[in-house]
Amino acid sequence: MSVVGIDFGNLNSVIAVARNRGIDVICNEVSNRATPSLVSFGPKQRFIGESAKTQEVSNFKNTVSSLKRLAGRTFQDQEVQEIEKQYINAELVDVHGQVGVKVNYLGEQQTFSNVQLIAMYLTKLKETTAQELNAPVSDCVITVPGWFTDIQRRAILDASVIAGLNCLRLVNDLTATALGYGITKTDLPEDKPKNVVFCDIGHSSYSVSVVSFVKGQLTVRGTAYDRHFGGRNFDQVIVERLAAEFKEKYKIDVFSNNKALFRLRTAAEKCKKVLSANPQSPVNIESIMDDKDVATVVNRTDFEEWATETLVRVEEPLKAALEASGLTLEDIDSVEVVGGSTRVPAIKNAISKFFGKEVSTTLNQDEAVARGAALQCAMLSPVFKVREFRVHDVLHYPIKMTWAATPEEEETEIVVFDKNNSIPSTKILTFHRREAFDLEAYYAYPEELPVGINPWVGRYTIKNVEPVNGDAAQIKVKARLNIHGVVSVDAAYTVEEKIEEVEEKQSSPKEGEEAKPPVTKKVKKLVKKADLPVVTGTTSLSRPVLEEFHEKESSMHAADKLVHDTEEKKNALEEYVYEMRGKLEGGAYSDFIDPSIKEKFISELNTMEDWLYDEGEDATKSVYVAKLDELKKTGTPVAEKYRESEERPRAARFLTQAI
Ligand code: ATP
Ligand code: K
Ligand code: MG
Repeated sequence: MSVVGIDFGNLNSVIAVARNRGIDVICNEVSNRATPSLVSFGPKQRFIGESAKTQEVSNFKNTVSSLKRLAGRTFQDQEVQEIEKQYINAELVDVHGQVGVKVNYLGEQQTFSNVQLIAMYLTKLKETTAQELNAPVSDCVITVPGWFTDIQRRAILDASVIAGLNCLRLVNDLTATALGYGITKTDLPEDKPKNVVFCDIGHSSYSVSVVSFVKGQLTVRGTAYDRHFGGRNFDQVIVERLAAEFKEKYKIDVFSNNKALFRLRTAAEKCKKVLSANPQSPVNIESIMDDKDVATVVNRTDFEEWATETLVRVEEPLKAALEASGLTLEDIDSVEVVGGSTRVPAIKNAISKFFGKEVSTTLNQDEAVARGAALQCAMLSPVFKVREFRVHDVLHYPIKMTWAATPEEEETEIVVFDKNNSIPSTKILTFHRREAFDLEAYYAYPEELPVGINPWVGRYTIKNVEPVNGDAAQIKVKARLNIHGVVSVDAAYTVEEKIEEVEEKQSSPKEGEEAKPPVTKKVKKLVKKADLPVVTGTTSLSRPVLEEFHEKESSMHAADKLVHDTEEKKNALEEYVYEMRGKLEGGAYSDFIDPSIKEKFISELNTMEDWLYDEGEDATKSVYVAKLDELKKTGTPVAEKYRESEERPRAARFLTQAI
């Protein structure tokens, strides 16, 4: 059984696994330690991760990025329309009330929801991991931003089910990071906690978490976020400036041409990265549009000036997280930064300035989140024994339960899980009812949520409720904020009062005293009477839909694999033709084949080459395999004869030496 942590990033994702030696980050098929978070659709197959990146420009409209930003969103969502859309090249559409894409796949227009797209991507990550480990993969921990709401978390969980993954926990990314930090520290204090601020600035989002560590445990004290702050905002600053410059200089409007805009965005990102380590960076884009090449140079000082308004936003989440934690600047022992964008010197300086101390990079900026997730997976999996380390994470948005008023109860709602409530946790609610009733969970303050996110979380119908001797039954409902940060109602039951006789505690007899006879007293006790069925409605996909999507994903995956294998067999045939012909025509094999057969074989090889470029261009896997086998009937004996003749002298040498 494998133990896997996935940092599902908006730009790229990192996979870490627990092995006996420790935590390792996995390399993908082109030996990269991070995999682009992209899904691309072609006429014959899908391309996911690296292969999607390779054709992002050529297969522009059919390549989908920003998968993470789309999780759990609707098409009408204001943030999707006003923000995400401008970063996504594929056409966004409504797919059964969810945002999805319309793409050209297998020669026809097809639509896929965000959950399906994320599932495709997770399937790819699963395959990469399985290939590296040489073992099937199922158990995993996936990271999400702490600001992800119930519906977004459920979207990721659904996607993992469709991908055939068993997600043991959705963990907040900075909590995973803090875990990775804390568990390796051997010098954590016993009592007075060590307070560390973690900042993650990635591609699209910015998270801050204030965490207290004592020996063997961490407690998240306060969190804050800027959900729309990351590297892409800084790319955008450069894009806007350069677009204006090019308009003036070259008379082109990059914003009128999506492909040109995309290429400028790519160049801007590269320029930004160069500026992290150099005072200036050239920008050259050949034939960006209207057959025009553009060229300029950006200075770091220019970039920082252009980005002034964006840079001021670094401070707010730091302030808010510190405030939420109840700590002061003096209480903070160190500040750890992760995420690609904390490499921008001006960002790092702004963080450092706020805290009045140098920021530390104890952790690997790109891999800390995934490593922490793998550790969390190891802790939850039976496969590994991990040093005891307790993680107290907290909820970001308060959640309430509501119900219809009854004559007995005026109250119709209560905040069940407040801000900074522990994750996971259970709350027991008490009701007096004569008949079945509904509870509904909502986010208590919709205005705090990401714009466009429905505050509704779930409906729970408590059934089989009946009066007891004409009175309302007393009912306990077990509400849970589960390990994923998702709300559920796990159980409901009726209780009744029972009078019980209990022995009263007495002081034990002194020496020489006789033991007193036991005294009993009657006490009222609430005991569980009967379980009540709970019917739950949430934003998760239903079982049958999940199964249908899983089957669909499996068959698309199998089809991709077939295309890939077919391509491999075709290449093998092609290579064989070239290699054999080369060796026959004056090469190594020419003396080991009867001249009459040789001519015939070469012409057979030539025919095969013609076929490959003609009707054999697009044959099936079994045809390529059969053709190669056919050639080998003649070719293998020749190769064998050659090998024998090569080995004979070597063997002879060995024999004479041995005697
Ligand atoms: P998110 O956390 O928002 O989901 P992510 O995890 O994919 O996204 P990261 O991999 O942490 O994001 O960071 C990617 C961002 O970091 C990109 O915007 C990239 O341009 C930026 N980045 C990477 N290296 C550098 C660098 N040397 N200088 C400046 N920015 C960089
Ligand atoms: K990442
Ligand atoms: Mg990230």
